[in-house]
Amino acid sequence: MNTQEFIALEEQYGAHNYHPLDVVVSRAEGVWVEDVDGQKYLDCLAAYSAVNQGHCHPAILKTFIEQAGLVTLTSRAFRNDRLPLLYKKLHDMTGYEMSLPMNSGAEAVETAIKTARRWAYDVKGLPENSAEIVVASGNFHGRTTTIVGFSDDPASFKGFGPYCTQAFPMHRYGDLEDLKSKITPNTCAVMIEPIQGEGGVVIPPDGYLKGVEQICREHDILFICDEIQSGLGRSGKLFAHYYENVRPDIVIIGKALSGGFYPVSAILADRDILGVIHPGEHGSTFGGNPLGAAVAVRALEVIEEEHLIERSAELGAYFADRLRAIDSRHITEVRARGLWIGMVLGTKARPFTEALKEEGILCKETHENIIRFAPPLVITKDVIDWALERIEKVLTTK
Ligand code: IF1
Repeated sequence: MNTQEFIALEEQYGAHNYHPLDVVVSRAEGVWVEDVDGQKYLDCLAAYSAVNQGHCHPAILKTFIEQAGLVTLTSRAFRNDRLPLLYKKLHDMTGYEMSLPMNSGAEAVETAIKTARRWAYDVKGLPENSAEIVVASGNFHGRTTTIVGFSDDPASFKGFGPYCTQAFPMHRYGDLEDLKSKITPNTCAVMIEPIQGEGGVVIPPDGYLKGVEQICREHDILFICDEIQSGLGRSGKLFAHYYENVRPDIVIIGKALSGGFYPVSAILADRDILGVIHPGEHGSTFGGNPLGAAVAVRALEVIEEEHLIERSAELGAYFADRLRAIDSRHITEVRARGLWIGMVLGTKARPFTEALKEEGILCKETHENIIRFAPPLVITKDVIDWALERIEKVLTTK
């Protein structure tokens, strides 16, 4: 079957919940993907940062295959010999005393919400069913009904109500005064992304994260950081909140935690917080299964062994500087932290992402006028130079 035939099948029988570029990927390796017609492309999206380690990373693949031949799923009704090693690895890498594994990012966000609420009632002493979690404008935390209920993007929330908005007051992202005005005696947590991905790599003003932390300490409320997309090296540090030397009470991770092999997510926190969850109160059939745990340990090791965080910082700075030097009437701003770059255009981005596809570069527009470049962190300078030539061509000839 060729590209057009696959697209026709998908359009006829699949729900249309995405608007993908018309490229049908059938294999991938490192930073490259290949379509069913044998065309090769540079992947500048990295599966929304789930393949920071590169596609089909050989070391993670080896672990994946070996573990799949031993035991993949036991259910948490029994213990397995892989999950304890993931707990230990997460502790060693991040310093948090405990973690709780789930599968998708949205589930981990739900887990953080449940943990914060339980902490509010059991530790902080709020009246049952009163806890509020302050969120940010422009947030993206996933697609479950609770989560879309506190999104301000109509594409995410419209038509999926009723919502529980009084439980999730919203402040203007980056505005500490506005955040203070949203804190009430019932507030139990503030939940933010340290950099907003869906918002188009929106970096908050300097001092914002520090200010959020301070406000949380002053009011005895939890600081929750969603690092699902920003974490594990994407921003040029292990976590994007390291840029302001803060220590959130709960960190949410996913995506690159498994190098793209398998959905694995988790929340990290210390014992005084995660200890509020007792047997039978939360869980998931697949959460913490041996296959996911083994893959996650190996995926984290690869980040360290291949110095992907340092690569992200160095190559990201280089990539962004070179993009800023492009003399194009369309570019209004280039925002970057590590290999996570948002190029803001003064016009619609889709025609440019379509043109980049023709040049062999796959990337995705966000918010109509922003192009995101977020390649796997294993990309090399030579490949970045190859991409820059083509990006410059597309942005200066159209
Ligand atoms: C879609 C964006 C990326 C996330 C943060 C939680 C989740 C995500 C900060 C939920 C997920 C995704 C999912 C994908 C598009 C996407 C995305 F454009 F919306 F922002 F990555 F760039 N917190 N992000 O970014 O994780 O449940 O999906 O595992 O839903 O269309 P999930």
